[in-house]
Amino acid sequence: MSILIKNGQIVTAAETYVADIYIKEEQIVAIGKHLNYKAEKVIDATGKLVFPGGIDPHVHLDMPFMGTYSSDDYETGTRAALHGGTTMVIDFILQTQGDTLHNALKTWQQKSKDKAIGDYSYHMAVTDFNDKVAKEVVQIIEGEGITSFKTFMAYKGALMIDDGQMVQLMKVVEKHGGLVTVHATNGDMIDSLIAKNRVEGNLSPLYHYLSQPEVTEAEASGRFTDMLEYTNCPGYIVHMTCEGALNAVRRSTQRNQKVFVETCTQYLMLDASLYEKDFDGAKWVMSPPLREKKDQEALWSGINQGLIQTVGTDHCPFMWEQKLMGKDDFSKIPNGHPAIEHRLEFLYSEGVRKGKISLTKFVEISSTNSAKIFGMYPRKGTIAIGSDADIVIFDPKKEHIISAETHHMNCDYSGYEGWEVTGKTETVILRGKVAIENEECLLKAGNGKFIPRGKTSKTVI
Ligand code: DUC
Ligand code: ZN
Ligand code: ZN
Ligand code: ZN
Repeated sequence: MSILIKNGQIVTAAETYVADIYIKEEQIVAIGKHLNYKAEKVIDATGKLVFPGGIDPHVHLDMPFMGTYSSDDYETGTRAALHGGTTMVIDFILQTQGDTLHNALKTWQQKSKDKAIGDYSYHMAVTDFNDKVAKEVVQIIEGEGITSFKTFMAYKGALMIDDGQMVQLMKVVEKHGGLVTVHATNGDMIDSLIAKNRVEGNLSPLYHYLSQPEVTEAEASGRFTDMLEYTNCPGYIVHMTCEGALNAVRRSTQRNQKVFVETCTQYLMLDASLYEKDFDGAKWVMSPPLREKKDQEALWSGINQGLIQTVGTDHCPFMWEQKLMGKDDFSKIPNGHPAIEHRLEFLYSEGVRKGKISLTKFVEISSTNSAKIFGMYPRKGTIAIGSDADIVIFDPKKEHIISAETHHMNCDYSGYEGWEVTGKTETVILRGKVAIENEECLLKAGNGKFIPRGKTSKTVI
């Protein structure tokens, strides 16, 4: 298949200019003015933005969690992602405590094989660390193309490792060229606040928020960066929500440390007042919780200061019926919300249109930096000769309204019902194939490829 995209405004993390793009098979072959290749398909992109397919560095598909499973699997999740212009996702493999990383890897390969429509990779979550697991970490970096290892400083008894295990893991990962990523909140503090609220009969979703105050995230983020400094390991903090945590990273960068930071669209757009709506607040029960307006401002400025490099979603949807598992006790509400589909449209509408970020910054945080940090650049994350032809053609003027009635995620509510968005994903190309056109997904389950990743470079950004 060959495709010629004419006259679009190409945007990369570095620049923006009007040109044509010629695609043959899976890759970009030529970029220039007035290209006259004969192509099987010609797309007129006059007046449209043309940018690299989005990479969502943080999603949970078909994940066992809190007594149930997240409601999007690899097929429905990557399809919804493509509808919004995200051509690749990085999902999390969860090691079962007491079991091996390789068994977990097999389980996730089964979940994704023959099902994924878009491209994918995995972060390996290490939930139990010992000498045997250390050997597996090395094998996974060297042999499986998985170079990022996720840790949890919370969810004791299921996912959390202690600080001793964390330091040992960092030493192994550093030695072999990987990256340690973290859910940085203080699990012990949170567990004690949850217990206290339950004893006192404070059981509504509001108390999910009140059990995870900002200090729990700021403290853990600072502790994580201190452990990184001690081990000289590069690190990545997922889903940062607040000013206090950002300040911990600011201090570490003053020591010239390499700590990458991700935030998520919900923390840039929504705030904790949503928890005051009685049980309806369960829609936004996620960890960490939504914060304050002042934190949104801190996060946008963190993006512009280069302290925050990526924006993911932490997509972890549950049906309303599943949320009802916690109708009498906030601590039993499955944590997470549906978000994989609208990340690019939200970042464009709320960020670029409202003057908070530039177009090139938009591409940096939605695609390029994830490709660089996670060892896939320049195959993924940019529009360049020789890169995979993962391309979004985006109408910057088209207005639409977010609703569960029209979204493609397997979730019967939206956390953004009625939200007005300007800018819409129109056509999506994945490795040279048209994936989305006229609101339809043209690719089938099994089209998505596992993308092996390279080692981490501390100087990549
Ligand atoms: N937070 C969530 O809200 N869901 C999945 C896991 C997590 O850390
Ligand atoms: Zn859509
Ligand atoms: Zn998390
Ligand atoms: Zn997550």
